[in-house]
This record gives sequence, C-alpha cells and structure tokens, in this order.
Amino acid sequence: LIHFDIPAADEATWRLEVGGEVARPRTLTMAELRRRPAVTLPVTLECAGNGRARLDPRPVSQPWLEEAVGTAEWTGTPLRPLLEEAGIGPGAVEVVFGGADRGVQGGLEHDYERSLPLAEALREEVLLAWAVNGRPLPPQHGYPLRLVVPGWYGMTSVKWLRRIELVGQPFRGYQQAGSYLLHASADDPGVPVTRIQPRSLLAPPGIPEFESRRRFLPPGRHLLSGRAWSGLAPVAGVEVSTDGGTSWQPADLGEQPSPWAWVGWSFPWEATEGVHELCSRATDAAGNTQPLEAPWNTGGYANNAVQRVPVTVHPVAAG
Ligand SMILES: Nc1nc2c(c(=O)[nH]1)N[C@H]1C(S)=C(S)[C@@H](COP(=O)(O)O)O[C@H]1N2
Ligand SMILES: [Mo]
Repeated sequence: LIHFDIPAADEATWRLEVGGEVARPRTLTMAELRRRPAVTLPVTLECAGNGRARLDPRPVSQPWLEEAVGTAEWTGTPLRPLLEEAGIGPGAVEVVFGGADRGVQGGLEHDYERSLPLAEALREEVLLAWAVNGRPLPPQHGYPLRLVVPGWYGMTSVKWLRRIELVGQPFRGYQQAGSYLLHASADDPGVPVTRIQPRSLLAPPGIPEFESRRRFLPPGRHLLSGRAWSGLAPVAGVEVSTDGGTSWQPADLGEQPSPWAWVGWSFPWEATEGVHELCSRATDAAGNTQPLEAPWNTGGYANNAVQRVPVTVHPVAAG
C-alpha cells in the first residue's frame, strides 16, 4: 500500500540520515550501507487493512479482501549495530523512520513517518533492506532502501527510507497518533495497531463461476492447502472446517522457514455432494487464535476473522 506517490529516487545520490538523541549523528550513502554486514530473511508482510472490505459497515479506505499479504526474502543490514555505533542517547525512547514521500491525510500535510519503541527497533531481525528476492527493491516497494520490521503490520516497514531519528518523547505524527488506531468511534482514543494477528488463508479449490465467484468441484478426495502466519509467535497449528466453523480438524503443518514467515499447511478432504463452507484457523505458540468474527473498528484494521470459502460439490457435467 502506498499512501501518497512513489518518490523519484536514485541510489547514487540517496542519503540516509541518522540523528536526534544520538552521540554521533551521521549520513550514510547506499555504498556505505552495502559495505555493512548483510543478512537475508524470509518475512511475511501484511497490510493492517487486510480484510477491511469484509467488515460491515465497510470502513472507507483501501477495500482489501484477503490479498494484502505476501512473503519474500529481504536482504539488508541489521539496524541495531547502526544505532549502537551512533551512540544511543540516555533520553531516547523511540526511533522515528521517515520516508521520502509526502502528501496530505487527515487534513495534515506530512512526510510518511512511523516510529517504534526503542526496544522494538533494537530487535536483531529489524533490517534496512535494499533487495527483495535477490533483486534491488522495485520502486513501489521502497527503492533504494526500506525498513523491514518482521512481525509488525506493514505500515511499520517504512519505504524510501531517508531519515532515522531517535526521540525523547513518543512520536505523535499523523501515521502514528492520527491513524492506525483500533477504536470503534472517533471519541475513543483507541489502541495502536502493532503486531500481525494470527491468520490463515486457503487456496480455494475447484473452478469459479465468472460473475458470482461461486466455486465448483467434483466429489472425492481433494488436498486443501494454504498458508498461516502470526507476528506474535510462531504458528503452532492450523485447523480446517468444512462446515462453516461448526467442527474443526487439525491440518498438516509444513516447516516454518522463520518465525517471521508464513508456513504451508494441507488437509486431505473427502468431498461429498452438496454445498460446503471451507474455513481454516491458525493458532500461534502464544495461544492466540483467529476469531469467527473480528470486532469492528473505524479504520478496518487487523480483521483476522477466519476466511469462508463456500463451494458446491457436484459431478461436473460438460455443457
Ligand atoms: N514511505 C512509506 N512507507 C510505507 C507506506 C507508505 O505509504 N509510505 N505504506 C506502508 C503500508 S500501509 C504498507 S501495508 C507497506 C506495504 O509494503 P509493500 O508495498 O512493499 O507491500 O508499506 C508501508 N510503508
Ligand atoms: Mo498497510
């Protein structure tokens, strides 16, 4: 998701500024960043608004159904040593990350900026990334440099990163204090959106009808499969329901490539003739699980309610 415009950027002239509550503020070129130790990490990024269009009434913003999620291998340098070299000031409580994109939202003109509490910014898996799946970042994904914060919803992973500032007060910019809050009305101060809630999706089996999107498949054995993830803890299990969430059976889990990337799952299903509603439900190692209904909130964030895929099982007749 891109709030404003993709800024024009050139790696040769790009500069990253590190400043604020640090002993040694500095400016880095991309060449200097690339000379630092590099790591590659598989990470699932999910937009906090994924599932928004399933809420009723639908909050007005990007109308995602279930598609605003993906997994990639990100390459970059860990943030922590860079902050330590700059000398973290005793008064620093948060780290603000600024992008090069500017626009108006909520009636306020601002650069896209988000912050992290210092302890979260110092997690070893937080990266300043310049490559994805072995290639330079494409313009729309933050070329030439972006933050990648595994486990947090996507808004945290600031693209077109050009400024890192340590601050002595919690950051109150629009994208932090005016947005990305879970609340059911404008007068409720709300709770900040942070970590990715557990979720799973299934690859809809069979074939779709063009207009209704209803799906058809023949009776017999089908291997249902999908992905599951959580930003709170590794995935502990996935269950499947073929009756709309009334009864559940465990699915087979694959190997999770990292605690920060989704895991594949599968479930052999003996499909009988009739209409069935397929669902999957992920539970993480901290005991968090997906609800059948997620609470409504004004921004339409963090809707991790179980996906429902109705299918009609019947012998497929030609013509
Ligand atoms: N600078 C900047 N960074 C940004 C955004 C933005 O608008 N500007 N959008 C955020 C949001 S809301 C999401 S979901 C992710 C999307 O990352 P992707 O486009 O690489 O999937 O980028 C985040 N980083
Ligand atoms: Mo997002």
